[in-house]
Amino acid sequence: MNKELTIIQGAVSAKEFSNLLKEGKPVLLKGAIKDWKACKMWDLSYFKELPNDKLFVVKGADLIDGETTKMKLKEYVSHLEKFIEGKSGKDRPPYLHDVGMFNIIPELVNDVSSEYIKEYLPKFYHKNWWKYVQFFMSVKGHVTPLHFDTLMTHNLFFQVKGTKRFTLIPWNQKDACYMKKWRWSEVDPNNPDFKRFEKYADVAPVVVDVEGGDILLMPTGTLHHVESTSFCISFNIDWHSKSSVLKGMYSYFQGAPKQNFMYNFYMFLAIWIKVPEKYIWSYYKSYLSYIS
Ligand SMILES: O=C(O)CCC(=O)C(=O)O
Ligand SMILES: [Fe+2]
Repeated sequence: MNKELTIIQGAVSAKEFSNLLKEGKPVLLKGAIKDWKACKMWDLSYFKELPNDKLFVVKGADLIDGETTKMKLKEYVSHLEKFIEGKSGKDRPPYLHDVGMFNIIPELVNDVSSEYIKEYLPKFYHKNWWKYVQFFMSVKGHVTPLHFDTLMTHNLFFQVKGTKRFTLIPWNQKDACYMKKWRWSEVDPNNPDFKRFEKYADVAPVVVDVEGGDILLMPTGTLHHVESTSFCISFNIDWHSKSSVLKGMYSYFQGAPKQNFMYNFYMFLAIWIKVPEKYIWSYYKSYLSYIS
């Protein structure tokens, strides 16, 4: 067993999950969601045929500072199909990245079971967990550079289709990762430039392939670099526990942007003071597009 990553076959109970979370290490639950309707049915043609004409924001090669474009889901899927069939040369299509998909197409929630979500997440999330989902659709070669999730949330990552290679680095090694703009690392873990980033030589990343049907838990502050090694559909829930929300608020004093304090404060009210979601959500909406 890798000492920085716990790998478990299948799902775990709520109690086991909470013990694992306390250990503060990433956890891979192999095949935990393989029986979900989504894992069986979601593919390009499924999304192409959804009756939906809304515009989706997609991101170009530079996820951090680059341009975004808006397109209909059908149009986006056609770009992916063309790329997969080798008809668009080397030009990789944009990345559908961090999209609040279940807010846009709520019917998709029927393909997903809320079982683990309800067992693993604090009560605050149980009713409307799907509002907090961020969705990803990608092809081989799409990469999210090394970063941690901005609000210091835990991340429950559901890999529905395809394989993503995660490079994981614990929070306590972030100072050797040459951070910029609060959450992004300058290092490319696939090809680290040790001349420029000397301290990175001391970092011990864990590389793990997360396959369709798996859940990956990344505890608060885990740095991650994510590379699609095939066509992929995934989604995550960035969520707070009682301790991570305090860490999130404290991060303001470690250099996090001012907005982060505000969003984390709303979550503090929700998780600690039990302010009902209806009072939080309207302030919280922009968080979905803010976080990345
Ligand atoms: O899947 C990806 O490309 C990025 C995932 C990620 O950064 C996240 O879930 O926070
Ligand atoms: Fe992330």
